[in-house]
Amino acid sequence: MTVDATQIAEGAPEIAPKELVDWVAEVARLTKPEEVIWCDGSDEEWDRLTSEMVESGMFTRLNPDKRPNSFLARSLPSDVARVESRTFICSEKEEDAGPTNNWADPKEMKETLRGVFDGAMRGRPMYVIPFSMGPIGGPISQLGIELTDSPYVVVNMRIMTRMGTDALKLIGEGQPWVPAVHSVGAPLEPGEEDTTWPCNDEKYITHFPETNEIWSFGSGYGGNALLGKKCFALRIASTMARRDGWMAEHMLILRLTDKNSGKQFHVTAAFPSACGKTNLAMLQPTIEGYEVETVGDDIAWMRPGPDGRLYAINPEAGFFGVAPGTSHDTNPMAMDTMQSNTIFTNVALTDDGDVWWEGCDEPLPEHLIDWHGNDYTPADAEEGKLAAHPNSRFTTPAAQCPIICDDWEAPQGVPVDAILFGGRRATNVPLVAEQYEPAHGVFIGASVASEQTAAAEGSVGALRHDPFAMLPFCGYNMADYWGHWLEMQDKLGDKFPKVYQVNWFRKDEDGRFIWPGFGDNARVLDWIVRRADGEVEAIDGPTGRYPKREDFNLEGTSVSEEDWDKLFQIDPEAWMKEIDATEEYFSQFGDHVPGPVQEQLAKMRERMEAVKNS
Ligand code: SAT
Ligand code: MN
Repeated sequence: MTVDATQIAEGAPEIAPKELVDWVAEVARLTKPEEVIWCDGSDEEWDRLTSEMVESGMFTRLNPDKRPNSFLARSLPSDVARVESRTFICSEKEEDAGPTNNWADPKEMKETLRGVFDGAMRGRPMYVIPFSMGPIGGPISQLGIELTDSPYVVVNMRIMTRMGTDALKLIGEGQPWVPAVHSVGAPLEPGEEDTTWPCNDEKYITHFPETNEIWSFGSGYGGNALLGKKCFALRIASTMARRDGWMAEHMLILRLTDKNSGKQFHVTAAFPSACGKTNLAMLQPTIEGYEVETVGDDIAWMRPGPDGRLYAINPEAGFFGVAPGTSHDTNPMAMDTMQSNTIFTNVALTDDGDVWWEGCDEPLPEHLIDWHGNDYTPADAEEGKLAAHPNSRFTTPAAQCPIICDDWEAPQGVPVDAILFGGRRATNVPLVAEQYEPAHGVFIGASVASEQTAAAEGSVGALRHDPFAMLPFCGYNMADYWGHWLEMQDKLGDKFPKVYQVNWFRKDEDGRFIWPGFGDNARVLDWIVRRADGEVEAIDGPTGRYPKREDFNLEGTSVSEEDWDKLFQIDPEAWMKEIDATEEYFSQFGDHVPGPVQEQLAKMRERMEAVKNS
């Protein structure tokens, strides 16, 4: 039995506008769900859905004494990360998607989608999820509706977005919204028993930038399925932002307060997925005099404010963080955030109903259930098997973070003082370098390369170019995006924040991390703040301006003079290769590469030649 249009209209909340109800009916006609459920974002709804999922086996309820109102889900090995190879930008012109995106003709893709979505929700309910990215009604916020056949998506969206009736009200008042359709692609025949992680081997994560539509098929995991996140807040939003003069960025947002003067400083920072953005956003400074508070850990939407400065909001309401490696040592604030009301995916389960992962606080217990749902003992660890998947995640409410800014939901956002770009680089890239000029800042972002992590399919550790940490998330031609940055810089003039390149991950010849990282990264922020205040000078180097050692607070670290030199060591031979690789990388964009970015490449080459010849 599938639901018909009359039933859908009758079941719709009164505030749902006709245009929305018609669209829901149209998608239902195609996907043929058993019923349509309008989500209101209430506690009752959460309780009902999570209980149903416990019942169906999709969720394990964690021990309420240890982890109240929290659940564990296990996906399938074929569905553990974003699938970049199946992610498409369907712009009218191929050139507008650019060489780094998979492009598909919008008409052809719509045809394909009509095929795969036909009957895709059979035997399942279709949930209608109204949501706001950004505080409800805020000037930078945007609305969306996700239709999905996955209750897992509903409860995750409830944490990650402002989901429910308030968002629907604004849609009812006529505000624009982004339509997003998601199916796990696993219809159920009458009487057929469901699995605990329905999905399809065939996957399509598709975006239609000219019409702001999102269609996602076949995966239930993370950014493939929680369509407010990467699909909307980055890919579609980046195209909206270009059209309307703002910026959608893969960046955390933090506030650094000088406790003596009370002066606040806001930093945004772009790193590829699973490179420690959540850790930096919740950093616990190891030096006196500063306090860090969190605004966001993954995405920043930035707009010029009335005073001509750049203001940032976090469009999300939760953190979808990488679990392995997170502990009270590395990120105590994240650990406290996920103490309750949290969904864990693909971590291990302890015998007392709590969670465990590699690098957490607790030593490996004698027995666990691993992320496949199998028994796991220290013998498995010895064989090199992992109990938690490297891309296992926690979905947790941002409001629960002990150091979330009081005004993290301020609709107008926070003024940005500095922008950081980083990646995982065992070699070459110094601890910190400041831009010479605005176009150099764009060049720094454009030339980011990073060792690949488990957040996407592919070979972990391989170095790949990831401009602005946006490679998988830019909804249009990457080189045009650099052009948009230059335009925003021009528009804001000297009010546009300065750009810094950072690298916490440099290793010495023995493979040891030279920089301690984590809380000690506050030392880098301290130097940046003092640069902004004009307190300290910098040394002109080939990749940017570096700190003088005597200006940099190293007190209480084990970083020796030799280590410091290694952190800033420039091997001109290796760099010449890197510059050649960057030039080659840029060349694929042809004449889309803005002139000022090409010029910066030439300037960098000159500076490096000078080092080589000195
Ligand atoms: O799965 S997500 O795309 O949401 C996480 C990430 O890759 O940053
Ligand atoms: Mn991310």
